[in-house]
Amino acid sequence: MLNKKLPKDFMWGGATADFQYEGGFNEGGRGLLSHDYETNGSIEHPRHHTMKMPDGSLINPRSSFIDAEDVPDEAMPIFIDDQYYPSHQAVDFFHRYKEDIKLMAGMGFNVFRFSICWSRIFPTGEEEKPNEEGLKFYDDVIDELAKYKMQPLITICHDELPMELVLKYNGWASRKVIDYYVKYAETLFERYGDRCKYWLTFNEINAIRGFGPTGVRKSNGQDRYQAAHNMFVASAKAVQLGHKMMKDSQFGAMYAMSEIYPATCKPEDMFFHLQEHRENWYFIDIMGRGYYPNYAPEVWSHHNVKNIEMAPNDKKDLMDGQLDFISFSYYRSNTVKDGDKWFNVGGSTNPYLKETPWGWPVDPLGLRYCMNEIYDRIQKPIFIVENGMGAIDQPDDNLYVCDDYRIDYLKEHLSAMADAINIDHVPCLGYTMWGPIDLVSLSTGEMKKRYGLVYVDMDDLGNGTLKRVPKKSYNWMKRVIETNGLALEE
Ligand code: BGP
Repeated sequence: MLNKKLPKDFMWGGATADFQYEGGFNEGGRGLLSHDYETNGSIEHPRHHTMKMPDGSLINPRSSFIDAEDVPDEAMPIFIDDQYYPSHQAVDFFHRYKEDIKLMAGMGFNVFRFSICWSRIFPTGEEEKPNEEGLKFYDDVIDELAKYKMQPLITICHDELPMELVLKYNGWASRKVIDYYVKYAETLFERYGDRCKYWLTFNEINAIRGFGPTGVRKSNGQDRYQAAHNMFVASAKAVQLGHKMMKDSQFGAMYAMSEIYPATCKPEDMFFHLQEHRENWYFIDIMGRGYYPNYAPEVWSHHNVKNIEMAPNDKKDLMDGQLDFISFSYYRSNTVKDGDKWFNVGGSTNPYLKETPWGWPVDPLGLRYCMNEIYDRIQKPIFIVENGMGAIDQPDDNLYVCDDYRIDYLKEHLSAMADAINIDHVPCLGYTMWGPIDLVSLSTGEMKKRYGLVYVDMDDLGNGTLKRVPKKSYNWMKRVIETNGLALEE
């Protein structure tokens, strides 16, 4: 049996995002986010924003982040009475953070990754002064974590923008948003810097190549890749500032790492796979190594990008504001073949892998593979900041869930991670599983796609008591953490 015990300072924890977890969308002076206008959905019925045209007619652009489909400049988002908007209540961490943190601490978590809601701090994004009530909320969260010796891992921006910045500036397509982001980040460093060492500048930034999250109204590659450049610069400026303001601070950004396999060893499939892979490396290379790679023009050509506008100091900023570690989410792998569309997730099936009810292939070895791949290439420590399995739970009358399938998934993935660390010697700072307490799904807005080790009594339309009940996997995870991985061998 290979040793699964992890290094003694390994960080164990969970990860969440404000608009999927926090709720309290109109409390404490919080402004609106683009996510607040997003309806719930399912695999069959994609989420959308309801938008009103000047003549009063309504349109429903399909959207995860407002930019998944072209939206006319005149369209304004509105709320419709008979629609359900999951971010408004989410699962109410806003009012239940003490109970939730206690539950997480009960498993032995020593780190909690959460995102700060930008519009809770700057309601429109443009205020001179931050919203004190918003700052105080996260003070309370961080202080509560400290009671249990859990450290915060803060995502500064998880796929979101204050709605005003989307409407007024076309989101990240405008360089103006860089300044607002840097001011927002500086406010967080000033306030929480004494209690937070690990920071993520953006969540899943490489998702820009497919569906988000830039807040631009047109889904064309030109706007998207310009927005990405502006986000790279914003991240690099925040990293430089953070390093100055907080002596020991460490910065990552977060990548959606679905390991990509070629469907066959046919040279054309192999070459397509190389190119598809570079579409992801583009983001990691620029932020992790500090410069645009040689293959950037090839990537731009896939997305009809004519020209990326850069300011004179941008190159220096990218170099000086490199990330300290590489963090990523890992849920699944993907298989591609020559002729597939770029970013054709799920385009080719992998006959060797089983899938979740949402069609996500389950591939633990893919996690070990990509940990190695990232470290081989970037040579900076890595941090797995999301992983887990969205499943349909069947609670009994006491709301207890016997989730052996989740235990199996986590056991296999954690074992693969331990092998990458112990056998391949990949330096890995920690592991924060996705959604330790059930929360709302990002892609479908459902509640029934659950990741948690703690069940939350709430349905897809927000009905339920919101009571929290530990599942079977809760005690299993507690034991894994207590033994620092050794229990994975049982
Ligand atoms: C990542 C996001 C998370 C999250 C997770 C699971 O892409 O960073 O916000 O929700 O995926 O995805 P889903 O909720 O769609 O199952």
